[in-house]
Amino acid sequence: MMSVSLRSSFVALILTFSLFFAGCLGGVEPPVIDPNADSDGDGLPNGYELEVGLNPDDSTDAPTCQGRVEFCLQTYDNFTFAETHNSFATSEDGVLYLAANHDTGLTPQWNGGIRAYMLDTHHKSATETSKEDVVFCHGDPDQSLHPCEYSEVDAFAWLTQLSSYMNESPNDVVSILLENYVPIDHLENLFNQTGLLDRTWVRTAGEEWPTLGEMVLSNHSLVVFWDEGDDPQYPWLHHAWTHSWDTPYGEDEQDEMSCDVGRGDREQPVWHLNNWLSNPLGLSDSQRAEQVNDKETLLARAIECWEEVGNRPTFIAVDWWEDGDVVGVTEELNLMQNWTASAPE
Ligand SMILES: [Ca+2]
Ligand SMILES: [Ca+2]
Repeated sequence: MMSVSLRSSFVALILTFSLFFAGCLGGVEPPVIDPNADSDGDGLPNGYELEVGLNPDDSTDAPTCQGRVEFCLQTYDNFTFAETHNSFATSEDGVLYLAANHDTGLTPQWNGGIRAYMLDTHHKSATETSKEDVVFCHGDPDQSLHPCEYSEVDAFAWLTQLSSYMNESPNDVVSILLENYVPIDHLENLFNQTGLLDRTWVRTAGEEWPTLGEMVLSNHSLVVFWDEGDDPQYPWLHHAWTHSWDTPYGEDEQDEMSCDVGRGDREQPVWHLNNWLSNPLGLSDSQRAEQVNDKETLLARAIECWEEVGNRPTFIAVDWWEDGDVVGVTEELNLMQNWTASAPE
């Protein structure tokens, strides 16, 4: 028979051992971190910081996205970017006024806050068709006159400049929508040569869109869409009308503008609100740009469509971006949680 004292010592020893081994096997319990709390007060919840590899206890470890820390939490499809239609077709780029869509080129557009660009890739002419001959032009290649007869813009220089702006502002997310008339490998060469290919975000159809923070922190802050189908060999080229949709464009009258589907899959959360008019010659109407791009007018249209569609426009695309205030409209929208809210003063 074990004495009482000996038995107590034995129990104590067992307890000590079990506690000791429990400690060894289970490790020291880390302090519980509330994923919804913001321990360092930088505007990002702890859970998000851990998910994207930031330090939830260091307020200096917090990026800004599109100029604000909290925008990093927004998903790509829940943010609104100002977009220029035929971004390269500008008087500043030497494009004839009749064929132009804007007065000013990439630098003023970038500095003014445009972060989405619609670009048309063609070969220089019917005989200059190598991968080095890819340029931006606007027009129908089936017409007797090649579209680059009107004017051509150096696509390599243009995208290299964009790449350099993205290097200077790595926390901004940029999108490109291509209307393409060249072989797919010529596009890949163009994006590779200009340093943009490595920055592209790749999305498989049906996947959730990432937060702006994920895109910025992974250095894949460029989304490229094109008007042809998805190709598994070129996953960075997203078929625009599988991954997004747009409203009709180039209406004759302002009251014909709608929130209806022009092209693409209406079920997709990413969409373009197209907002430019055609003149009686079928060209981009500079005369009424001030009217349709007017801040109050365009904001009202965007909010109306946001409500009708059920989610905010991802892009608001305009011609003559210098007229009115498309960038101001997107800034207001991005401060709104939903279409019934008003932007904070
Ligand atoms: Ca935080
Ligand atoms: Ca932090």
